[in-house]
Amino acid sequence: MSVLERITSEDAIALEEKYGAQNYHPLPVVLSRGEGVYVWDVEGKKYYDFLSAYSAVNQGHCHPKIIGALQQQAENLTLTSRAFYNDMLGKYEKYVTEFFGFDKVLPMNTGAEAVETAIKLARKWGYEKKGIPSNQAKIIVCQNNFHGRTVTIISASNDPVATENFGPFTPGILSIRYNDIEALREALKDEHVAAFLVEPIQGEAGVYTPDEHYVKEAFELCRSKNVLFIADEVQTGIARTGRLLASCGNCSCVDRNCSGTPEVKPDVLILGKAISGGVFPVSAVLANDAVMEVIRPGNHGSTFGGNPLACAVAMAALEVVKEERLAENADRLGKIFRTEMQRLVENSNLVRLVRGKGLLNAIVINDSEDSSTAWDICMALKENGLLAKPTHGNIIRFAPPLVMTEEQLLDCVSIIVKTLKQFEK
Ligand code: IF1
Repeated sequence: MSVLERITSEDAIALEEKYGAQNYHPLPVVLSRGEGVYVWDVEGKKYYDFLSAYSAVNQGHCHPKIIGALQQQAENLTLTSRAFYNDMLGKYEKYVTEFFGFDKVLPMNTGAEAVETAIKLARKWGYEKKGIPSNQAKIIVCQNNFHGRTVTIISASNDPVATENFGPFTPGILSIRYNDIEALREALKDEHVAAFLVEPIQGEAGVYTPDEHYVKEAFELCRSKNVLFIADEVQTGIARTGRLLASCGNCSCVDRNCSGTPEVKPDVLILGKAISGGVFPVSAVLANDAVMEVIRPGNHGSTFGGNPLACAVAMAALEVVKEERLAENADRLGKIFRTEMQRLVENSNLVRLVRGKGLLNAIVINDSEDSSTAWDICMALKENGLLAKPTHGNIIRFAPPLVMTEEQLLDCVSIIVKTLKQFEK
């Protein structure tokens, strides 16, 4: 079969079942085209994408500016490795560090690689700058976190499905309750703590938005104890939550009257997913010189990290965020979405609550965690032309591309309301 030959959904699924590791349980839809907020399946049915590839296509599918940058660079130079310089990396490093307000960037490819990089950076900083005794450095994480799938990262996880039979695990990782400042205060009494790694909103856990001042207070506590505050913004970053960064910081946010917390400036910022608009694997670890200078030649890297194609795509993707004011759009449409969903909560016995920030939202279905209701609702949404997927159990995440218009959003709201009515008891 030629790769360009058209294929039916049934055949495509059968091929994956026969030849692919079964490490996912996808919704039974086979996509073949994406444009903006829409995707089409192989039979030509059109859907609103309400997952955005887990917030990687914030700029919309196949954004012409990003695809153009990919095509143009691909015709010139795709990869040199870091054995040599190239004419794109320095330009990108300048662009991305100024974009987010940091001195330095360490370019990687996937979010997990960037998280691993941040952990290595924090440990090395702990030994060489904070004076933690050799091999005693500790990293604090939060329960119900999601930071990726490598062995060290799942060593920080309390999700049995992600950890069972993958041991032994990496030592030196302490887990505390999320959104619990006293738990962090207690953990920071340990002078061997190098860093606190946290998601400003816990995405996979079910879009858990912490108390309003949690991030700021956690940041200040870390500062007072000479502990690095590492913000994992792989999912919440790049305008998804209505600001350029959910942890905010003094980013070069276009919306100067942003109601964010500009005083929160992570010591280490982890980005991935939409930093490339979902067009190419790109991730980044940003920090100021006082932290990043512990990294010396030979300490860290990767074959594709900072490749010219990634640089071209990421610069175009970030330009789109600014030019199309995606943070402001996400903030405005997110408020409309939650208002409409709250109306549903008040008139429904099916939806327990809605929560989120910007266009990273979720509804909690009034059913047991192990019920299939959330899945069944997503299957019905699919039939009605909208793609979404449950996170854990009875929680459905709603995260459309940030280029959505108000008219499209309200159309999606009507699809969601109509579909949920089918499940009202
Ligand atoms: C899967 C979840 C979302 C992330 C945060 C690091 C990473 C992710 C906050 C690692 C990745 C992806 C991974 C993907 C599904 C998706 C996901 F359900 F797994 F948890 F979005 F919520 N930090 N999240 O969300 O980045 O290595 O994947 O590039 O593994 O199933 P990655």
